[in-house]
Order: sequence, then C-alpha cells, then structure tokens
Amino acid sequence: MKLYGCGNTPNPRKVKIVLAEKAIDYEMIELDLQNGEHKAPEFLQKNPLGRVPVLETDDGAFLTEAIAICRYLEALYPQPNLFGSDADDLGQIEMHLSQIESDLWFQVRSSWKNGPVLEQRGYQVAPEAKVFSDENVYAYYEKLNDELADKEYLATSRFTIADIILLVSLDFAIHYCKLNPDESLQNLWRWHGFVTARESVGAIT
Ligand SMILES: N[C@@H](CCC(=O)N[C@@H](CS)C(=O)NCC(=O)O)C(=O)O
Repeated sequence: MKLYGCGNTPNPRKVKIVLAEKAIDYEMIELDLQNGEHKAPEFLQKNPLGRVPVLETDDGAFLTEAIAICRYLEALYPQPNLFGSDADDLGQIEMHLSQIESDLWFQVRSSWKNGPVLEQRGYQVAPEAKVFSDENVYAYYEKLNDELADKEYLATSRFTIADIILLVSLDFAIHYCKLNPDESLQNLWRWHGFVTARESVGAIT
C-alpha cells in the first residue's frame, strides 16, 4: 500500500504511527503542500478534497480521513490492538479519542488557523478567536495533567489510538502553535516523554 502525506503534518503522522506500531510495509509518497501538489488534478482524483493523508490500498482503492485509515489498518492487521478488544476497552478508548478530538484538537486547529503563520501566508484570520482557543487549550492541558496523575497511558493500561491522537495534537500545538504546557504540568510531560520514546513514534520525529 501507499501513503500520501507531507513530512510530519499531523493527520498523516497519526497514520504513520499506526503503520509503525503494526509493522506494516508501505510506500511513502511525499507531497509538497507548500507548492500545492495536493491540489493538482492528478492528486484530486485520489482525494477530491485535496488533503492528506490518502491511503492507496493494495486493491487500488483510495481512503482518506486519518482515523478512517487507522481503523481500516486495525481491521486488516488486528495486532497490536489499538482501538479496543472488548466492550469496556473499546468504550474507554473511544471516549478518550472523542474528547481529544473535540476538546483539544479542535481548539489547536482554531489557534493554528487564526495564528500568525497563516496570516503571513495571506490567509484571512480572526486573532480574537485565537485568544479563546489558546485559553481552552491551556485549560485542557490542566485537565489532562490531573487525569494522567496515576496513569501510564491515557485510556487503558496499554498504548492505544487515544495516546496517538493526543501525542500528535500536543506536538502540533507545541511545535507549530507555540502552545507549550506549563512546566508545572509534570504528569502531562511525563506521559509525553514516555510515549515519545516509543520506537514507532521516534522513527518519524
Ligand atoms: N479530516 C482530515 C483532515 C486532513 C487535513 O486537514 N490534512 C492537512 C494536513 S495535516 C492538509 O492536507 N492540509 C492541506 C489543505 O487542507 O489544503 C483527516 O482527518 O485526515
């Protein structure tokens, strides 16, 4: 299979970590987003929305949306399990995944879309929206820090898709939006160091 992405952009990164966790062989096709390769007619045939990641399956089908691709990979390669193995496990993982997507990633995206980098590139931004989303991100860091007080991993006793989505969201917030968790949030930083040390994560950062 082939994965179309661009460096360590966050959505392709989610898929790359899942591929590495499951030790799946694939070919990486790098696109130059800065130069609009993802909007070229040839790529729009693969994803009419002009976004990455896109997975080209061995059957020649094209899948888009990072989480959908990750679920497809889990169904094809069930081990190691990342999305849940029984009802309780699945419920916990899905709950955390949903919270990270809506309460953290959504806010981080708002800070990015209304921040200085896109403004410098000529996009219309709403700096007042960034003030609110920044505050929400910092408040959520505090909640995460409390939640991780006595846990190694976010959702269950093992590394799951919830950890992957949190890690990618947090790294994007730190490296691209300058939204650093305060040094005092030691549980969050401990978790970050712990999951960053995994081979599947280290291999692509
Ligand atoms: N909902 C999609 C979002 C994909 C997305 O926004 N990808 C970014 C890179 S992380 C992209 O292609 N941006 C270029 C653009 O939107 O033009 C997913 O979950 O995969």
